Parts: sequence; structure tokens; C-alpha cells
Amino acid sequence: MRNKTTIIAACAMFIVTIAVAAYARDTNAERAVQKADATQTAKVELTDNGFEPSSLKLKANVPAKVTFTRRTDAGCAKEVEMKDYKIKRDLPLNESVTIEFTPRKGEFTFACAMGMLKGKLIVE
Ligand SMILES: [Cu+2]
Repeated sequence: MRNKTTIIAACAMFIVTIAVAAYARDTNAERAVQKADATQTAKVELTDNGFEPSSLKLKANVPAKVTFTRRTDAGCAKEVEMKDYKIKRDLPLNESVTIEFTPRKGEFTFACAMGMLKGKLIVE
């Protein structure tokens, strides 16, 4: 009688251990997916002072959404260009324009079409 109880208890413990291990593995897998889906975001405004902020820090190899909004009609900058990524977008006044790209490691420039107003992209 005593032995039977011990065996049943041992079996129960074994099943619980397997269930916990399986649950932990699922949780880790879920976390990995979330990490892969993660997007980094940043906002830049174009004002009378130029690009604000004038430098952005992004993580390499993580998809990024950078939203530019032009808040001034003064000056020449009606668009933003990131030559290194072959990206060029019009910036209608007071309209948010989101640029999606995956940054590579390094330092890059975003600028108006004539390159008078500049901002720096620092990717680490
Ligand atoms: Cu310009």
C-alpha cells in the first residue's frame, strides 16, 4: 500500500515536471517571436531651427518607423532624403510622414533635398 502511494506520487511529480518544462519552453518561444516583431520608433519635426532632434539613435537590424512632420513653411526643406537608404519623401506641411526601414550599423545623414538642413542617424 505504501509503495503504491509512493509510485503514484513519483508519477505525479514526473508529469508536473514535464508540464512545467513544456510551459517554460512555450513562453520562451513566444518571447522570441515578440522580439523579432519589435519595431523601434522615433519622431522628428522640421521647424525653423531645422530637424528636431537633429540626431537619432537607432538599433541596428531592428525595423524602424521614423515619423517626420514639417511644422514650418519657411526655408527650403519640403522633403527629407536619406541617400544611404535611397529614401526620399515629400513632407507636406503639418502632415506626418512615416519612413519604414531597417537601419544598418553606422552613421548616416538625413537632410533636405539640397542638403542644407541636416540630421544625423546613429545606428548601434
Ligand atoms: Cu534645403
